[in-house]
Amino acid sequence: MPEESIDHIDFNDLNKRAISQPIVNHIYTADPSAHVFNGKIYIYPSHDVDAGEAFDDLGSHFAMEDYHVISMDNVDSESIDHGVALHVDDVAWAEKQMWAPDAAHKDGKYYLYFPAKAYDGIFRIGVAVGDSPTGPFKPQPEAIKGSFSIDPAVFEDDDGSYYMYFGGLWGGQLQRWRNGTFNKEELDNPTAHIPEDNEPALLPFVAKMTDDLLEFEEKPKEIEIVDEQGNLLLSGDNERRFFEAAWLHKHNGKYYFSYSTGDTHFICYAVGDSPYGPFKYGGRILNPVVGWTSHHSVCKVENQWYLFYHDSSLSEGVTHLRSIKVAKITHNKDGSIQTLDPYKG
Ligand code: FUB
Repeated sequence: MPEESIDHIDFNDLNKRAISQPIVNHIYTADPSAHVFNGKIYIYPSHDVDAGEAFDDLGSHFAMEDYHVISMDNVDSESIDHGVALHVDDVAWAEKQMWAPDAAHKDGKYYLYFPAKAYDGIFRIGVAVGDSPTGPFKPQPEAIKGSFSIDPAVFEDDDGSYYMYFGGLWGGQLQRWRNGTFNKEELDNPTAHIPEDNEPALLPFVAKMTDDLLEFEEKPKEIEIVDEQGNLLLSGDNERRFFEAAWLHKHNGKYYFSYSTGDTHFICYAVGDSPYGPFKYGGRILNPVVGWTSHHSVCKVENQWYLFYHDSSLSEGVTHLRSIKVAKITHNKDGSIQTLDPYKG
């Protein structure tokens, strides 16, 4: 929900109408990546703090420093905060801005994937490894080779292959990589290098992971998101084009790529037959929440699909102080997903 409308919100009323309440309220959390590992829910969120940074369209006010892992026995049970699982000070290559993370599990090891700004001001994606889903996680000394931009999401396919999806516009810097190297021109301008409205929109990336889950096995490839006619969505199609918050889930043999539209605040999805796409635009999963950002994951818990998402209702609209939430979602028989309105409950 755009910031300018926050002044008019009655938060008591909004919280009554909300379809769910914050999963934790002793800290601010966002960007929840949820997984079921060994029969239990583990959520890997960003840990929001107010570091006093000025608001800007590069997201400088999202100045997070560490990650906490949250666990739950089921979506209605008490949530447990397992404390600091990784701190930026322990990551040799990272300077600041520990943004939306994700995690994966393989052969008894747990992998925390995270974007952070390196000392040269460029976002990279790192990985840290632990013996427990709740950490602590030991970071690799370098970022993943060939990684760039933000919002990693790691999907395990039925054949045991793992893929990382990533990318984010504006502060997430995806638009600076259009020619394969980081474009330093107009560094303070979040919309520099974005294609014209009538050009194809910027696309997120996918890369298969190596067997040890520490590196990319291949050069990241762009993921095509197309309309009903098979044409790439256009850059000016702000209500449907990809902005950030990539996620992949598989339902009835189809691959669902979901993402945030950023400046129009929707969580949308597109459907394909391969983890590499192309993905055909399918519709909206979540209408705008309070706060500028919207970021989610889709996770099956005991045969029911859930949307883990966030909003800024607990902080009464402070866009960088968010809270993670969860709500049921429904896939229709034709494969479409029913749209949730976060405040109609
Ligand atoms: O939490 C920081 C950034 O805000 C994330 O990386 C984006 O997806 C947005 O939620």
